[in-house]
Amino acid sequence: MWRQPVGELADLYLELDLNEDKELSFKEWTGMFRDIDFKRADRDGDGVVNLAEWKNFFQFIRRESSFNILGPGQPIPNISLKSLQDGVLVNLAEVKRHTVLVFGSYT
Ligand SMILES: [Ca+2]
Ligand SMILES: [Ca+2]
Repeated sequence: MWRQPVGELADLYLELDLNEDKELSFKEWTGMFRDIDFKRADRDGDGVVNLAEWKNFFQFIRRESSFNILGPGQPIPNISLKSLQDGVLVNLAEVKRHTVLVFGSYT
């Protein structure tokens, strides 16, 4: 039974669900996430990630991730983000100057 999801994580799920079948296929998943994580997220191995698996995956990530304990002055994880200004991919681990990251959505 599909219940109306709440929260931004659920919004992202709906955005990634391109064919709106309430499941994320491998192709939909890899539009934003790594293919190796798809296998971790697809707990029952049926080849799609449903909303329950999606939530489980992010709970797991929160528990395991070092993102939670990041604070000022600590080394940043090895991730790259695309600059909104010029589209250039910036590896955060290689940024040497003090940097403030602002997360949000835009249209
Ligand atoms: Ca889908
Ligand atoms: Ca599944």
